[in-house]
Amino acid sequence: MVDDVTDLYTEFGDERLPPGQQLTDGFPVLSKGGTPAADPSEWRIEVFGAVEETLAFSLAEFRALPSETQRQDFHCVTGWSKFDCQFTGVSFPTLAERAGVDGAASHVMFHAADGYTTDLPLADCMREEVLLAYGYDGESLPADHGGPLRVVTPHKYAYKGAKWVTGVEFLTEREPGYWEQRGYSSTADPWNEERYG
Ligand SMILES: Nc1nc2c(c(=O)[nH]1)N[C@H]1C(S)=C(S)[C@@H](COP(=O)(O)O)O[C@H]1N2
Ligand SMILES: [Mo]
Repeated sequence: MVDDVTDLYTEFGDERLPPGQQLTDGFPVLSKGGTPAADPSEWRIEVFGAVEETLAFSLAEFRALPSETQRQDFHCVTGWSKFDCQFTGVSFPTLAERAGVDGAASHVMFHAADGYTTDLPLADCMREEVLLAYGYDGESLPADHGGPLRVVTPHKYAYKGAKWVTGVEFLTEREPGYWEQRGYSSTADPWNEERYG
């Protein structure tokens, strides 16, 4: 069953396409560097920091967690949007519940295999549509798009969704990620055009 979450924009704005964005048919690849070499059989993801229990999963273990498939939109801060992406994965709240989030946790830092990081307030992560996705359109997520595992954040500009994610760190105060250190927005709401600052 595919859960259509493309109407989440009604929470943030009047139009499905956020201001200043252009629709694209294809699915551009946008990475700060190349696609890191990744052997799916060696993949590990860790959940750590301000949690009751540190967790580590192989890809097979991660795929055994309760999963969902959602139809979502995708908004890149450089100005393109793609509608109706179909991602399969584990929702952030499902993962957070397994680890048991410390009451003092306020932010999350995602860590990726290419050295990329990105931060979000915890409340912005505790949403069903924040998926740690291993499937795209019914297939394994392609490596260029972050396979074997990436985060998607349809309510935020897409730089909040770390490709090749290897770590989910719960923080008790904010630390800026890769693009956030370089002037991009901490909160990144596309309908409010929070691109910088
Ligand atoms: N690990 C990692 N994740 C990343 C990036 C990156 O360079 N490295 N780029 C971000 C940006 S700016 C965007 S728009 C999306 C692009 O995802 P795509 O290449 O699947 O379109 O990934 C985000 N996640
Ligand atoms: Mo982006």
